Amino acid sequence: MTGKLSDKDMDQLEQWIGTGPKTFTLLYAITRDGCNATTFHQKCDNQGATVTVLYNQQGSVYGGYTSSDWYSTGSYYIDTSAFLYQLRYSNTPTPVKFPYNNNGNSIYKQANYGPTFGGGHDLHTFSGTVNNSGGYFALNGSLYIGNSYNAQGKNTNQINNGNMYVTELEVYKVETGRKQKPANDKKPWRQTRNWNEQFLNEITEDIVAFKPVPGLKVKDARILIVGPVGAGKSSFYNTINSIFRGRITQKACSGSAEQSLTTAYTPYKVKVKSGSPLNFRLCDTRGLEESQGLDVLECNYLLDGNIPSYYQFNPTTVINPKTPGFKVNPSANDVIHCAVFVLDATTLEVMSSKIIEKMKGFQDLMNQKGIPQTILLTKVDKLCKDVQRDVSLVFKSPEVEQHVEKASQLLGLPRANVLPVKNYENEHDLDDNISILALLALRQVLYFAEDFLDHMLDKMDDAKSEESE
Ligand SMILES: Nc1nc2c(ncn2[C@@H]2O[C@H](COP(=O)(O)OP(=O)(O)OP(=O)(O)O)[C@@H](O)[C@H]2O)c(=O)[nH]1
Ligand SMILES: [Mg+2]
Repeated sequence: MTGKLSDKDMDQLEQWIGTGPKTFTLLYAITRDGCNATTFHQKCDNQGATVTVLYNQQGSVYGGYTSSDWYSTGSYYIDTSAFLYQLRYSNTPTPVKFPYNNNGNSIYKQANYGPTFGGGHDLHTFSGTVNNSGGYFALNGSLYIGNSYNAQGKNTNQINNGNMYVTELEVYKVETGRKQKPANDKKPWRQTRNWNEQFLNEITEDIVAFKPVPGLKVKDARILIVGPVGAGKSSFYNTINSIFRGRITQKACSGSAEQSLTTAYTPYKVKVKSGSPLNFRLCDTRGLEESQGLDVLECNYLLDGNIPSYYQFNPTTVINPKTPGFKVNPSANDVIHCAVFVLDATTLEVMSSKIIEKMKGFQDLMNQKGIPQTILLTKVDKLCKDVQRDVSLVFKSPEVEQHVEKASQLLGLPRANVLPVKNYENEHDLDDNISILALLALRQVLYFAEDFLDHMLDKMDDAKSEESE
């Protein structure tokens, strides 16, 4: 049982305690353990810092924190870091901390008492046993803040709606530091192998071994990277390049600006440490803007391989066959074999309809040409604290799952084509989990490109055999 306290409430308490990240573990809950002072002491004595939380029928949440042990010997105690607090009043968030005011004792530890704060008892939760009255507990304690704690101008009614009837009372142990994998016991929404060094090596080897279908005379698979300004297109290339170089690299310019930072079409190579290039190109493009930049015509030229490498996009004028360098007769090497739409997971909801329309226009072209499409859903670290702490929890995070669903609906692509990623952006060293996630996405993209190339080969073979008939 994990308790009723939300992540947000824990964050607030953590901030009030003020000594860094904390882990909250449920020790005692009256609905589970019974409302009984002896049970409370059995579960909570000598456990170090704890927070007590009361939830009432009106939707108010309040309680107290102490950094000192509970015990049963019957004595007052001064804990200057103790405080009382209010998190919600009648279902409305009203976070207020009521600090210890240096007046007398802040805690009362007694065998027959539940959690009790303050010399005159600013908050006395209960004594003895209180029975469940069918959905609530009519606690026999009291709340009157002002003796040992500063009430910050609030009266009792504004905190507990004038009653001590609660639906739940919980006590959490508060420990310094984060739990390693708090979401680890959840079932993944997308199955992968166990994330470890061996898995990382296997995906890396798959990618290094990737070769475009023989017989097509295609040297590199060309992956087109498109998407709104600032979505993380260039960062994805940097992420992949960093993994293969074995250190953080920033070959592609990335950052934030109102207009696209990337101004040229760059079919980036990825090289392994020895310097030999892998058999694909990540083709970075200028970010999509509502009224200018890459448009459908330009996208068509990109897909067909007409646009020369390092071409500087002109946001106001679209390239045309007369533009110097325009490849009038592109080869199978120049065409795009798979398209990746890069979408920032944190801005899916607010993406402008014009940009979505633009991407759908690109998709129409890709569908006509049979080019496979995927979505790279970036910045998933910003969606969920668990993932931010530990990227290997990405497929267990309901927030990421919801955003994958949203992205798949947005562009009408199967959920399996939505690949969550956290790019290297703030790190100075590689992290196996970040690398695994990025390589999983890249491998999938290369598999799609392989399917396209395979289909190209089938078409060529069929055409040849029809000619010879
Ligand atoms: N937290 C986080 N930040 C990211 C991630 N990916 C990219 N960023 C940040 O987002 C910003 C934009 O990233 P870029 O890679 O420049 O985006 P872009 O799509 O190439 O943008 P333009 O070239 O301007 O169109 C940078 O500040 C990156 O550090 C990610 O996965 N997580
Ligand atoms: Mg860029």
